[in-house]
Amino acid sequence: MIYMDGAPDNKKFLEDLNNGVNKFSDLSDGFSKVVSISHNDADGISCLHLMQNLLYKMNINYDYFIYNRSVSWEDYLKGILSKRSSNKIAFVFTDVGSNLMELIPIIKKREEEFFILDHHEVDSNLHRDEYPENLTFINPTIYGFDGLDHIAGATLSYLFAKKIKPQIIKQGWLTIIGIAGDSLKPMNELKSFNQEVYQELLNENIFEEKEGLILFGGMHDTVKNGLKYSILPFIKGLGGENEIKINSLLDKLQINPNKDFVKLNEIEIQKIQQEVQFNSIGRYALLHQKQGILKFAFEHALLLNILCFKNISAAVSIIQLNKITRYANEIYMDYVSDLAKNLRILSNELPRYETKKAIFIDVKGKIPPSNWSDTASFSTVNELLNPSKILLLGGLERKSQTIKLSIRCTRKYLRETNGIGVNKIISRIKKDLGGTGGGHKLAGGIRLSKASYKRLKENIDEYIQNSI
Ligand SMILES: [Mn+2]
Repeated sequence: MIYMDGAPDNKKFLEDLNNGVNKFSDLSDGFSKVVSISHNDADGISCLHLMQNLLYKMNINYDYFIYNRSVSWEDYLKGILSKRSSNKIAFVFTDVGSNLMELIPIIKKREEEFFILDHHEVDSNLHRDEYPENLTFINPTIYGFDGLDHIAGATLSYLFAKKIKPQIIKQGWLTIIGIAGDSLKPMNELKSFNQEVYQELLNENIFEEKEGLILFGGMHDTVKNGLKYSILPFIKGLGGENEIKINSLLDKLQINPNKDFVKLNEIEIQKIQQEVQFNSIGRYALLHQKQGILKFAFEHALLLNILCFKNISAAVSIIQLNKITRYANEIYMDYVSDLAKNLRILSNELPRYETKKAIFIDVKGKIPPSNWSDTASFSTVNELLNPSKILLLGGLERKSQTIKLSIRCTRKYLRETNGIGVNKIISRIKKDLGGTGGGHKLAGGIRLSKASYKRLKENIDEYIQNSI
């Protein structure tokens, strides 16, 4: 059942969670190995490490894989599932696995136990009774929780793991990274389970919290770089601009451009806010054990998101380090400077194809493919384009000769459509035009053939209209 309106059903979700925990614990003695499959983003990597910590504490052998949605589940699992089915092996999917239309037919044929802990919206309206016996599906969105606002993948994994091994609380900083990476919000704006878990971990002193001016993306840096590289909020007129422009403003305000951003005093913060007309005082999380950029939960999560595209093994390993490597630092700096520049370009000069309900932006050749997803996300989060329209940003991917699109809408859009967002539109498109993809209400992606893309452009308003 899907609860469109009203309060989420807390009790039912917790029942599912408890049943899942009990089943996993009961069966765990019989597992010779647990294979963990997680999503290729900061939240997914955080989930992966939470699960690995749990399995280590339970003395269970484990293996892991990362899923990036570039192939269907069938093709992906073909490479992972062994020829012979075995009930001694369990699979735990975290932050992925709600494509039940694809997964259930596969799981049905297998003897392994499958546990899916996901917060993405489910693409099937099969009743629970129709799930195969060897599938345990825990997903708070089916009880009306919002996968972005209320509960991150890492929050769900944490709740699950902590019920089995309470000591997992010490690894709660992983959850903070997952929350920061998925919520894209100052920490004082968290809700529901995200907020509860955040508060619990803060009370346990698992991380530190500070209040101040929020310039996510550049908070670990100097004042001038903070303003230049901030992507949340993106500051029009300063973001992605050249240093001379930023320095001359700071000179005028009599602020040392090379001062650490977090050392700005109240008067200096006021001066900046008045000058650039933005108000973003809020709370942010700092990780005790880490240094430099890795100390800042948001920037740490962003780094993981970047590395997931550039070098997945670096992403998996850096979350365990306390100090950033030179290699990763270079990648981060290149990335945020490009992203800030892309946001500047996107808000000013890119050609677009606009319909009543949608904006298509072909960014092929203008923005590198690894930046598409985040340019799309941050342009909608910052409302750089018409917030009442769906953004479809992307282009031809040379390797696959398919069109890869990042699809986004704003929270304002969701309020106008009573919560019918991107994932529903993607389901509607897939039904008619094929392709692979999925996502949340606010964000998702799809790959289409060139022919399908052409039809999509012609009929987009209809697809959006009928995406219920
Ligand atoms: Mn997630």
